[in-house]
Order: sequence, then C-alpha cells, then structure tokens
Amino acid sequence: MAGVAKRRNGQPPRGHNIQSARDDFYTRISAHDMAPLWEVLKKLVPKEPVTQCAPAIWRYKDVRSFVDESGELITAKEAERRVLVFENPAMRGQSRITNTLYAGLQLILPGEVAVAHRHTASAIRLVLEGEGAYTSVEGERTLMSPGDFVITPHWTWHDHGNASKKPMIWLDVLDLPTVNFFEAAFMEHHDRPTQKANRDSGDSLDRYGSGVLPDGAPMQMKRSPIISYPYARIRPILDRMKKAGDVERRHGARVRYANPLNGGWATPTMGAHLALLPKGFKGENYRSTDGAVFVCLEGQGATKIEGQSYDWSYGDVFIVPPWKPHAHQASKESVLFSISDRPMQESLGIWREAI
Ligand code: 1HN
Repeated sequence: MAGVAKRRNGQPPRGHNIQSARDDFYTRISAHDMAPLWEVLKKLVPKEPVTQCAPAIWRYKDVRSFVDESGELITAKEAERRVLVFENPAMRGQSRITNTLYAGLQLILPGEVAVAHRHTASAIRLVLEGEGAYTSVEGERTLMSPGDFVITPHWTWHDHGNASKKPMIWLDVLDLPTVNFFEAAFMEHHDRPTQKANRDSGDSLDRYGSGVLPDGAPMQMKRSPIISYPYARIRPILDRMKKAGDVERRHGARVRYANPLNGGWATPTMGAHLALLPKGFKGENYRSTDGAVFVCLEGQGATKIEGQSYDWSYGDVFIVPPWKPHAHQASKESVLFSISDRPMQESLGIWREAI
C-alpha cells in the first residue's frame, strides 16, 4: 500500500500521507463494523453537558383553544387518549418535551371515558382546568381539581372519566422517551373499558400521607403508594414556609413530592417539586444536569434562561434544558410546579448541580 507510515520506537507515525493512510484504514475497518474511537472521543465525552433540548414555552392562552378544537375533531374513545403533544422545537417529530420526557395536554369532555390500560412507562398528571373528573389508578378512583398532582406508576391499570359538567384539561408527563431508549416498553388493555373502583378518592393519601403507615407497608417500594397529592393539601404548606422565612434563594419556598415509605421520589423516574415565589422574588441563577418542565399554577413572573427572558402566567409550560443557568422572578406571588428526570440521574450517580 502506497504511503503507509511506519511506526518506529514509540514515535508518532511519520510520512506525508498519514491522513490518507488513516482514511484507508477507517474504510477497511468500517467493512467490519468498526470505527476509531479517537475520531469521536471529544463528542462522546464532552467536558460539560451538551443538550439537544431547546428552551421553549407554550403559553396556555395560545394553546388552550387548540385543546378545545381537538374535542370537536375526535372522541376520547377513538383517540384512546386525546392529547396534544408538546414537542420540543429542537426535537420535532419525536414526542419529546426534553430528551428524556414526554408531555402533552389531555382533554376529557363531560360523559367521556378513556379506557383502562397499563404500560411500563410511568405517568403523572397535573390538573389545569375542570373539577370532578376522575382518574382510576389500581382501583382508587381519584377525583381531580386544578393543581392536583396524580401519579400513575409503571404497570398500574389506569382509566379516566368525566362525570362532571365541564371539560377537564391536565398536563401528562411520562418517561416514555427513556423507556423507549431502553427498548423496554410493554402495554396492554384491561378486559373492561373501566376498571372496578374499590377504593374511594383520597384513600391512599389518608393511609400513607398522615404520618402513620399501615402495618406491613412495603418499605422498599420504588414508587409512592399515594396516588393523588391534592393542591388543597400541599398549597398551605408553601404558605407556612413563606411565613417562616424558608424561602430558598434560587427555588423559593419549595417542597418535593415524596414517597412516604422511604423519602424517595413519588416515581422512580420522574421527580417533581412545587414552589412558591413570593411577590417581588428575584431568584439567583441555578443549573443542574436535569432539564426540567415547569408549569405556572399561580401568579405571574419570568424565568431568564441563558440570558433570555420567558414570561409566564397561569397554565404556561416551559422548559429549562439540562445545565442551562436560569433564574426565576415573580411580579406577583406565584406558584411553579416542576418535573424532571432527576431521580433517574440520581440512581445512576450522574446528577449534579452548580451551587
Ligand atoms: C397514556 O396512557 C396517557 O393514561 C396519556 O392518560 C398520555 C401518552 C403516551 C402513552 C400513554 C393516559 C399517554 C399515555
């Protein structure tokens, strides 16, 4: 072969044609499905996190009418789940709001049911509008109100219904992109459209969220036994924290949705918080390796992400990509919900924050 440089005594290869020799080599090993690491090493192992995810905001006042319109175009029965998916603008067509999470707005009209099924992906709901529709999870029929945080843990039967007189809209967040990354997705339908409800709304919160635990509670359970964390129960805690001055300089007065059995996260894949930002709050910059989905549940303010300001009010959903510095400000007393893949990163030992 012409121009192949010879390696001598540990010295770097010499010769004018080293690049063409390398290219020739790459071609030959490529035929055996092999490639040189040194050509891709820097991209494979960047010095700091590199994200495909773009910052983005969906303002409720802009998207709300599309949700209504979807109700005229398809029934919940036909759709199985009537959802408008939030696609990260840098990842269109992939049903991702961040690299690891899926999110969308679901509409369920009076009289409709969304049939019972289960899947390996975990889901959470954050209620934005309506009152009194239900989701049934493992036999507990949970009535929902705005601000309620409801979990559908992996492989639990779930169906929804709306026996109220008003449409109900909530945000769904699922770990679907992650489950599909592992290629570990299963799903099945229940043999009935609606599972039998044998526990009242609030049953699991009463049993597990009152400072006592039923004898023999499975302490190692990876997800919370509480199905619904009602806003009416959580919101006053934020007021107590604010009154006591427990307002963190970046996050405000913030609580974490926890698994009462072991203090872990409510689901093993997705971690959520609820934060109160007092009127006039000017948060300091923060960044962490978990990109987060934020939802405004009260008030009005803005979040600066890498120098660009995104103003928000009720129902707006916005994204802070991984490792991007951001700071919240509130012009009125505000409440922000947030959810991210932090539990997954923590269990892998890769989660980091910059303080
Ligand atoms: C799902 O089961 C629901 O149960 C919502 O409401 C959205 C998106 C993809 C896959 C399953 C629900 C979903 C979903």
